[in-house]
Amino acid sequence: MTKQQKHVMCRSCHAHCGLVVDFEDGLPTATHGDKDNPAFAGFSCIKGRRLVNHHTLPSRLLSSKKRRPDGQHYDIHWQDAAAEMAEKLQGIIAEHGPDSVAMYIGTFGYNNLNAHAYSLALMDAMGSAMKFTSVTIDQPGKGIALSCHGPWLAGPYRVDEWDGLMLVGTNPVISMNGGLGMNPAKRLFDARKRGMELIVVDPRKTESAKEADIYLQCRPGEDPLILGAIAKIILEEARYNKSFVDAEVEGLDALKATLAPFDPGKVAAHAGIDSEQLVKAAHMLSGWKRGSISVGTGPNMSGFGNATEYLNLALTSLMGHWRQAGEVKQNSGVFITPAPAIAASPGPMPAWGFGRKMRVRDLEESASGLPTGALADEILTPGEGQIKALICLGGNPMLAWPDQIKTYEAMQALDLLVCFDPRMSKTCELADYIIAPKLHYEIKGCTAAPELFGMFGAGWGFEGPYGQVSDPILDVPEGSDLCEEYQFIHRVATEMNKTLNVKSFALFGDPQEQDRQATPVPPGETPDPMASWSISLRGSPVAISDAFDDPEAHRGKMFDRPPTTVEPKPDDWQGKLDIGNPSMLAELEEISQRLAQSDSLDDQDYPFRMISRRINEVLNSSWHEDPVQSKRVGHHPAFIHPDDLADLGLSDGQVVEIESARAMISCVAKAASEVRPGCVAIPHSWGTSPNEKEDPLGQGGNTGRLSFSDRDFDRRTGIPRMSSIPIRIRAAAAG
Ligand SMILES: Nc1nc2c(c(=O)[nH]1)N[C@H]1C(S)=C(S)[C@@H](COP(=O)(O)OP(=O)(O)OC[C@H]3O[C@@H](n4cnc5c(=O)[nH]c(N)nc54)[C@H](O)[C@@H]3O)O[C@H]1N2
Ligand SMILES: Nc1nc2c(c(=O)[nH]1)N[C@H]1C(S)=C(S)[C@@H](COP(=O)(O)OP(=O)(O)OC[C@H]3O[C@@H](n4cnc5c(=O)[nH]c(N)nc54)[C@H](O)[C@@H]3O)O[C@H]1N2
Ligand code: SF4
Ligand SMILES: [Mo]
Repeated sequence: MTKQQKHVMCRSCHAHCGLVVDFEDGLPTATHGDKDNPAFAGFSCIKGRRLVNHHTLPSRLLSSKKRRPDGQHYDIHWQDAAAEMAEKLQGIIAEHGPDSVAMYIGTFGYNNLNAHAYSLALMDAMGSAMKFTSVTIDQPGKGIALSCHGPWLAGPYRVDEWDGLMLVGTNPVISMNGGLGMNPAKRLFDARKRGMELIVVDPRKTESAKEADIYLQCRPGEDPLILGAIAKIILEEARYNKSFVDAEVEGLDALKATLAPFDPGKVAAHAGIDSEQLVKAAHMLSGWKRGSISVGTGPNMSGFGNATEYLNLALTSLMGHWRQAGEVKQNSGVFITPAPAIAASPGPMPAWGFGRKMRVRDLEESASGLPTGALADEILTPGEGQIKALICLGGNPMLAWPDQIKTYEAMQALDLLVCFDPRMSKTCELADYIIAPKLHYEIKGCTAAPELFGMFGAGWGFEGPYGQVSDPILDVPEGSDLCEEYQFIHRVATEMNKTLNVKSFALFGDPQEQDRQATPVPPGETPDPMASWSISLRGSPVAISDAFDDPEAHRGKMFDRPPTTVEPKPDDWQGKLDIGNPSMLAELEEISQRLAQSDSLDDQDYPFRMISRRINEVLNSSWHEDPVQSKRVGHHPAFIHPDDLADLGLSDGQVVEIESARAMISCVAKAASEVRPGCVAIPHSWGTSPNEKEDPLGQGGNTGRLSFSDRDFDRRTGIPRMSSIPIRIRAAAAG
């Protein structure tokens, strides 16, 4: 028996952990963390440990598929599918114009930036601006807030430097969402040991909250009030960093005036928290010399996410929690070019008003992209500008988009639906073509994606100049007919006789440079994977080909990229951070009016709130069929406080119906004392399509079905209520 170990990079989620796969006689036997990996230090999770098995699951598609009129899918060679797709796209464009073709880039478009770059280039080549991503149904408040406030070029402090952290509706210990960097549980443990303080705001006492000094178990949707009250206390008690604010920040008086009604007592009553704890949180936060706030999906999905994210940045600026001149920035970039390390802000940028207008709900492109929440309506609304074709790269609209009932109608109304997916997702079932890609361990990859996410905020990306590349470690399954996504896309372009102008993700922060350095890829022979990655990361601090030549980089390493000392700003510098953006303050004013309403949000008909949460065992809708992962979860759980279960006469493990004003879904009740009474926490992207019978003991229900895309939506990003949805619960009808 020959034993071997191969270093790989997991791409099951955006974290891209460095892992090790054990082989015996050439076959993979187990996957584990790599304790020598300088960024992840032995970390792995069940999804990553199962990734090698996903490659051979019976559900894996081994060939691309085409749907015939009878609705059945048949195998088609991918090159034939590309030729047919090109012809269909040309026909649709000829009849309805280029903007009738839309693209939706989901999770696995972000986890494969090479495929992502080629996909955007195909849209440009066809002349379509209709490029949508999952960002606008995720944390779209981030892009809006950053534009209204302005970025700080030298960036935030990193985890190891923080005196304190406040997590607002995010659970990075499980989700790897920004907030704690890589190997988050260990990071949190180490940080706590050295005395870092922790405040958590979440209706559910999460894995991240267990350690908190102050835990505010709020009602959902109250975050802008809570952060507003904290800012008010800090402003009125003059606890902010006056010298930083005087030098770098404008809008102080306007913010202060707007926050006048955010009385801590009233806010605490409204949010269902203790007012003394709220004041204590403000005092704790204002005591941090270097601190951080991380807002997650919860508040972004519960209404007024822009204002919540804006208050996060405003508090960070009030406290001057930004890296200062003379301080050292450890990460000088590996595959992504960082912003210049200057202690200054170029000032705010337009957050909307510069791009495409939608035809529905007065929505438009924003700093977070085109509003995916409006895409189903754009497909369903007849007339000039109607979307007729949709290409999905590594996403699953049927289980991920809000308003599933409408999404289902939209998917069926399309003239052409194409999905790149390794498994028969609920969206694939409705697709005209399914393009079966090679999986992660069959292709080259690198850590550019998590490094790019470092631009999202503190606790995202890597702390130092970390990078990893990986070569294929598995052959494609025998008898399969697979391609890489970028190969397929280039093939489509070739069939259309179009050149792709591929823009580099390495230059993401500088759109003009991205345009200047775009690489034309003409029709004909497709660049090999190395050449192609070199194109999609052109201009990176470390050339990707050099990284592939470096054996250490295949194990994950800190690159020899010296730390940068932050420069002071030049004397004639103009830009400042803006904490008084009129539109954001108008949102806050609107929010403050809620304080005048009753402090209970209870609704007679729908007295509970469905809140979204993630679980460790699965990522969104992917690979729920893995036998080890599914065994760990059992059923689609609805986490409910035991007192609520008792009041409702329900028991742990019972099938329950969850009903909103929009629809009803079924799940299995799970007693969870960590959930705030009155809330029901349910993982998203489960369930079936609306035409199918739901199996509560199988895939359960789809929380997207509970939402309306056209009610309670954000006027800038179009994100509707996807958490904090009013619901009622009852035992499922017998049988
Ligand atoms: N109610 C509610 N709705 C939500 C959320 C919520 O919290 N609550 N969360 C939202 C968020 S944050 C997001 S990001 C979206 C998720 O939005 P999407 O990205 O649209 O959904 P996923 O389920 O991640 O879809 C991933 C798809 O990629 C496929 N896939 C897996 N591996 C690969 C690969 O290597 N290549 C390719 N090409 N495909 C692959 C999977 O089979 C799956 O079909 O859902 C959103 N929807
Ligand atoms: N294991 C696993 N990891 C994942 C994913 C996954 O599906 N599984 N998905 C990935 C994706 S696509 C993303 S975007 C990230 C997201 O990462 P996170 O944003 O950290 O997502 P969650 O873990 O769902 O944490 C959201 C928290 O918000 C709380 N919450 C809900 N509503 C509210 C509210 O109104 N206010 C407040 N304060 N809290 C609220 C929930 O109780 C929950 O604890 O995770 C990624 N990582
Ligand atoms: S956290 Fe993400 S990248 Fe890391 S092992 Fe788990 S699934 Fe893979
Ligand atoms: Mo997400």
